[in-house]
Amino acid sequence: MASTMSTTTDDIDFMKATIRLARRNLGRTGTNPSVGCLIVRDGQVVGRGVTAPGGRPHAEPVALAEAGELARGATAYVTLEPCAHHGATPPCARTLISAGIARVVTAVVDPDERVNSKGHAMLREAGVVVETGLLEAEAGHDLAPYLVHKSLRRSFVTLKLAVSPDGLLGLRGGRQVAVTGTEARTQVHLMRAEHHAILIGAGTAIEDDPELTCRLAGLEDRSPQRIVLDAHARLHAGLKLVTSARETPLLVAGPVNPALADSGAEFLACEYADGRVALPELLEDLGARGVQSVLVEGGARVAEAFLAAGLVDRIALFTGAWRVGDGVDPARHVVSPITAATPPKGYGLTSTGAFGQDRLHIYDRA
Ligand code: AOF
Ligand code: ZN
Repeated sequence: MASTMSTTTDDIDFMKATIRLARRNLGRTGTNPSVGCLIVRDGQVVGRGVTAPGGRPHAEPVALAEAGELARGATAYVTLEPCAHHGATPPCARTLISAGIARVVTAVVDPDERVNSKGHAMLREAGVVVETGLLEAEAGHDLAPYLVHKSLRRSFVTLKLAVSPDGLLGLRGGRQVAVTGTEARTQVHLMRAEHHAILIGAGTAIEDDPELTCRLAGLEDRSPQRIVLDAHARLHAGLKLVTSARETPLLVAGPVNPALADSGAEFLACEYADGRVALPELLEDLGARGVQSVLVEGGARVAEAFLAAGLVDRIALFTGAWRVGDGVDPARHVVSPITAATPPKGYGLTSTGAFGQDRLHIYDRA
């Protein structure tokens, strides 16, 4: 939807700030989206709110509480349409009206059937000026996991790939090679914190023995659950993923594996196709468990399987600075299905970034 016309450059700046605020709780609000709300009066921010961890309270009452009486006659910027339904608390649209907000500027309509433009209507009926669709694409980028989970009833999938300039994800056998540097790896840890789950295949789990936690200072408690595709019960008790399963949940998609008894790992019964976990059904099951977003981190076969099934919503493509395949038997090359020179069909570039010497390209389904 195009933005309504009575918005100003100030509105754009305040909405940008609201979008940044909403990012704070990405991945922490359960099946609720992380929404931002700013209350602005005479050009001054007088209240800030973001959906609380777990999903409640919503952003608007938090921002209104900070603004207090200053909310009367003020403008509220909200990244998502204020809700119109009674949950544990009254509808946010009603709370904004009661606080005396004069104008509400929003980015994205809430597709939740209990809201779905009813929040905007409630505000307008009470005489509040409502502008919608401001920076809808930008806010929608962060809300995409919520929007996909709501509409398709499956988890949103981000595929993360780290590719060397010679187009490789790594080398088979022998020691693991680093494709990207420290800064890019830090960014990956942040991406982990912003997703509900991280997923890899059993092959990668066994070969690389990764921990798959978020180890950023201050965000250590933001490690999402780890999911391993293990159709043939190959995981063993010595793996870091398994020994840490009591601290950070491990969900094994595959048959119950007696080798992991008493480890704390949980098993998810799956459907299979050609001896591999059936991905569409898996994502539906995860969606039903409230897993809004999954970061797929490896390896190449898992990446290809998600791409082939048309189940990748977003691609985070890191490109490293050094070639890793020179002088190595090509049989050991793990070739990436995608590189920055061969971008994925059906996807559009939505942003780029630089992390040390490495580059990040984000592609979203067009
Ligand atoms: C808002 N502000 O900050 C958020 C909203 O289970 P409940 O009652 O919390 O409702 C969940 C729904 O609330 C969710 O599906 C979405 O429609 C809306 N989320 N709404 O006004 C917020 N997080
Ligand atoms: Zn609400």
